[in-house]
Amino acid sequence: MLNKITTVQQHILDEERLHPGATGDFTALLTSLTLSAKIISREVNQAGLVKILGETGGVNVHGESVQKLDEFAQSTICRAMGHNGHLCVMASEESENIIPIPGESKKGKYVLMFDPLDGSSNIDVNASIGTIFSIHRRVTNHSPDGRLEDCLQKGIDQIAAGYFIYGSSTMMVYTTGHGVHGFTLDPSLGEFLLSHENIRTPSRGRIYSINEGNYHSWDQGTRRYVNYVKDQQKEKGHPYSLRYIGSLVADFHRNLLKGGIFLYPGPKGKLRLLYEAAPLAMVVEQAGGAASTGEERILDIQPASLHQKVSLIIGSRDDVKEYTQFFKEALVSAAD
Ligand code: AFP
Repeated sequence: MLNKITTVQQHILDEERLHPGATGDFTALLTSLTLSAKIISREVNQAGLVKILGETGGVNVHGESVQKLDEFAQSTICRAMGHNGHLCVMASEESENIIPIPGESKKGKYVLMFDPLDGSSNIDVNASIGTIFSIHRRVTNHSPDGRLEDCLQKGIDQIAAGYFIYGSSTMMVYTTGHGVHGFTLDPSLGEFLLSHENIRTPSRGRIYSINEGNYHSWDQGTRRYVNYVKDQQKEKGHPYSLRYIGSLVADFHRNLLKGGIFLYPGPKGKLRLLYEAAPLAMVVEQAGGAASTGEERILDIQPASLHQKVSLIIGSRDDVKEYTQFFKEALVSAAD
C-alpha cells in the first residue's frame, strides 16, 4: 500500500486531540507559524534573483523595497503571529526586548520565542539556513499582555519546539512532546507533507561539528574530547568525520538524521539559550538524543535574561555523554 498523505495541519490537529479539553488554539497558532515559514521560504529561494531582477536602490521586480532577509523574516513572523489572538507576548533573537502583541489584537495564552533566520551569514553563499521556534504556556495573569517572566521559562516547560530549514527543500521539524516529526514543503501545493514520521536519532554517530578555528580558546575538556574523536582507534569508530557549515539548523538537522555531535563550547558560548539551545534540546531529547552545556542539561537551565548565551553540546546520546565525562574530568583535574 502507498504511504498515507498527511499535511502538517492534520498532524498538529491529531496531536492536539491527545490533550483532553484542547480548544484548537494551539493548532491555529502552529498553522500561522507554517504560513510565516512558507513566506520566508519563498523569499529565501529568490534571494539570488534580487540582484539580477531587482533595481538599484534595493527595489525588487515587484517594485517593493528589498529588506535584508533576516529583517524580512522577523517582520513576517511578527505580522503573521501578532494578530491571531493566541499569543500574549513574543521574543526574538533579533529584538532586544520582548515583543508585545499590538494593542488592538486579542491576547492569548501562549508565548512564542524565535530565531527568525539562523545562520544568516550563509545567505549569500546559498547554504541552508533556518527558523527556530519554541512555544510556552503563559505563567502570568496580571493583565492580558504577557511579560518578560512569561519568556524566561525553562526549556523543560516548552509545550512545542522545532525549526524550519530552508535547504535543498524546505522542511519543518517539530515536537509537542510526543516524538519528533518532519514535513517537507511541496511548493506546488504550498503544503508541508509528512515525510519523516517519528524521527529517532542514532544513539551514537560518527560526525563531530565544531568551529575548529576556536581550538585555542576552548576549555581543556573540549580539546581533549576533540583530540579523542580524531584519534585512530578504529574499534571505536574513530576518527569521526568533521562536518560544519556554521548554520546551526543545518548542522543540527544533519546530525539528527545521521547521528553525531554538535559542539559550541564556552568559555562564554555564542548560542542563545532561548532561541537556539532550548528548542533544539527539546527536539533532540524527543528523538532520543541529548543536549548539555557539559555541566548541566540544557532543558533544566532557568534563563536569567532574554539573550543569555550558553555552551551547547547536542546530538547523539552516547556522544554527548562521553563529552560530559571529558568535560567534568578536566574540571576535576584543573581543581587538583
Ligand atoms: P549567524 O546567524 O550570524 O550566521 O550565526 C549563526 C550561528 O548563530 C549558528 O547558526 C551557528 O552554528 C554559529 O552561529 C556559527 O558560529 P561560528 O561562525 O562562530 O562558527
